[in-house]
Amino acid sequence: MIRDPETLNALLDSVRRFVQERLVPAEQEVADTDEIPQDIVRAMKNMGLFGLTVPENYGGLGLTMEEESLVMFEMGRTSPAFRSLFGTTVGIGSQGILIDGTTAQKDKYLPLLASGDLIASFALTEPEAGSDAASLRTTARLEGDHYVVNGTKRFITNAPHAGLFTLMARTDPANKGAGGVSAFIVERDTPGITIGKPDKKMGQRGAHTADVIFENCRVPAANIIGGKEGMGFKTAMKVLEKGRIHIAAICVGVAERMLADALAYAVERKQFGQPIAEFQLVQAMLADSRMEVYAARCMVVDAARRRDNGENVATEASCCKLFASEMCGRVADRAVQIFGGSGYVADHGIERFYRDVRLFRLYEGTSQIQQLVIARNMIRDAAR
Ligand code: COS
Repeated sequence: MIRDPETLNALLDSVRRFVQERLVPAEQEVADTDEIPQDIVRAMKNMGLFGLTVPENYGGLGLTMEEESLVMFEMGRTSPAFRSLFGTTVGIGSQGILIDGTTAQKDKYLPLLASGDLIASFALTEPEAGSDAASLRTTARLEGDHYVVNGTKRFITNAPHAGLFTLMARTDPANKGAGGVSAFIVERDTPGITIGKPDKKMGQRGAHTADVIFENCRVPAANIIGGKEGMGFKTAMKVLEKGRIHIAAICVGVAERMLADALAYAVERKQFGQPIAEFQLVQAMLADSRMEVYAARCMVVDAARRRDNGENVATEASCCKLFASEMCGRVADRAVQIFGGSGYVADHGIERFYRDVRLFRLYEGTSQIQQLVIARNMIRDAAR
């Protein structure tokens, strides 16, 4: 749903210019230093990027899913690490509060998230609980008016920068499944939280993940999201469902960028006396990529519109994430192929994208989990 095309187009224009003028020129520096320069972080805050999805009455831009997707198409046209810095705050880190939080929780935290003063992370994955998220072992035991949290969360994006965690922990030890899990808002400076060393990753330098260790960490009972035990897994699933459309949109943007770079190279690079773009086998790679990017873009817009219309999009969100992330991997592979030997060396940045986009098929649910969600929903629908 697009509410006001004029305002949205102004936002898209400014994001497009920001990406081209500020972010693209800084890509190599971020890859070399593993840090996003502070002036870029400040500019992101000033542009309101941390508050894209937070409602306007809490100081954000309150974008609809369709509007958010269009912004992510633009943001995708540079290193994914830039998106990652504010992506957990506008996405999985804050959406639990937004979707299921109480009024008091929204009033307290959303304005701080919207301004970028508080970075939010989503703490679900554990050393022993990845795809099987419902088997998580972190415990939250009620003691008076606090929950005492113990456990370790793994691969938590933005953990080193987070001021707030949306934490999933087991409040009912007798219930080993999804129903025993509750979601909490945990402030970083609560005693008993240790952040591990940042992980050494294959790509996305500048985006940081780490373990988060909770040892007898006392979280106020008032911080249980929605004020009710046992709802945390469902909150996490709702958050991930939206996150999957967001990630799919980013995949489209990055694929468009890689394809634009590959096309520019193919038009300019000469072999056998002519630009390699004139060769039909290269054209096939360009055309297949164009077709797939277009298909993914249409899927994302359709799923986003349906979500904005209040439809249940669990299946469509997984279809988008599955297709767009796999498509992005294929486009990255073809882009390296078109660049040839130059695609394998670091000079053109295409090998960096190749490594960066590998993550899309893993986080917020692997491709195999998306297949499982889609098929299960089909079977359930058929049984109705
Ligand atoms: N919206 C609302 N509720 C949902 C939902 C959604 N999208 N998806 C599931 N639920 C509900 C179910 O309806 C069910 O509720 P009831 O018990 O009342 O029926 C409950 O949540 C449990 O769902 P389910 O039985 O499907 O859970 P499973 O443990 O079988 O597994 C999968 C579900 C595998 C799909 C889930 O664990 C998953 O998505 N895993 C991947 C986790 C992930 O993405 N990790 C990335 C971490 S963040 S980078």
